[in-house]
Amino acid sequence: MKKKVVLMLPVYNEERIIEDSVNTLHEYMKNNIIFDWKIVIVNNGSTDKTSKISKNLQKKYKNIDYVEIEKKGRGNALRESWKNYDADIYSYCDCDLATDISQLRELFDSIDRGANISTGNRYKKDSQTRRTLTRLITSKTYLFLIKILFNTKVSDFQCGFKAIDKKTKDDIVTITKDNDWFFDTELLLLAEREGYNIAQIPVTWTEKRIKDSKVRVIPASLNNLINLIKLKRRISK
Ligand SMILES: Nc1nc2c(ncn2[C@@H]2O[C@H](COP(=O)(O)OP(=O)(O)O)[C@@H](O)[C@H]2O)c(=O)[nH]1
Ligand SMILES: [Mg+2]
Repeated sequence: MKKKVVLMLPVYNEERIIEDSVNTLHEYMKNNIIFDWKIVIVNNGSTDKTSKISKNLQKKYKNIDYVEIEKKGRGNALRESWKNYDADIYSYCDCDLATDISQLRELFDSIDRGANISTGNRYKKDSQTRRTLTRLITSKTYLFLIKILFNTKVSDFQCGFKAIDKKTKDDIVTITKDNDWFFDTELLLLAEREGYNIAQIPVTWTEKRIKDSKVRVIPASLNNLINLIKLKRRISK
C-alpha cells in the first residue's frame, strides 16, 4: 500500500496569496509525489477572506482539505490539526512558499528512507538564502544562543518546512507545549534529545512579503529567548 502524507498549510489572514499558493502546491504534488497525499489548509481566526477562499479550494480539489482551529497560533494549529489525520508522514510548509517547494519531494523521501524528522535548512553549503539583514542577524543570534544552551547538530530551526514520521510525531509532538513560533525549535530540540534522527535538507529560500509577515520580530524573538531558557530548565530536570 502507498504511504500517506499530509501537508499542513498554516494560514492566518492570507487572502492575498492563499489561492496561488494552493494551486502551485497542488500542481507540484500531483506531478512529483508518489505517495498518497493530501494538503490541509489550517486556519485560525482569520478575519479576511481566507476562510471563504479556502472552502472554495476544498470544493475544487479532492486532495485539499480545510480545517479551522479555534485557538490562535501556528504551533497550536499544527499540533491540533495533525491529530485529525491518520498518515505515515506529517508535514507543514508556510503559505508564502518562501522555501522553494521543489525540495518537498526530498523532505518526504528522506523520511521514507528512515529519517524521523526532516527539516529545511537555509544555511547548508548547497542552500541559497535571500533575506533582509535584520532577519539574518536575528536568526543567527538565535542560533548562537541555541548552540550555547543545547548540544545540537541542527543549524536552522525556524524554517517553516518540516516533515515527521508517525511514531516520532506521537512521541514528541504530544510533549511540545508552545502554541506559536517556538514550536519549530521545541520540536527539533526535544526529538534530538530523545535520539531521533533529523535530516537537514538544503533549501532555496526567498524572503517574501517582508511588510506582510505575520511575525512581529522583536516580541517573537524575546518570546523565543524566554522559551529557550524554559526548555533548557525543563530538559535538565
Ligand atoms: N494557522 C495559523 N497560521 C499562522 C498563524 N500566524 C501565522 N501563520 C502562518 O504561518 C506561516 C508563516 O508566517 P510568515 O508571515 O510567512 O512568517 P515569516 O516567513 O517568518 O515572516 C504563514 O503561512 C502564516 O499564514 C496563526 O496564528 N495560525
Ligand atoms: Mg514567510
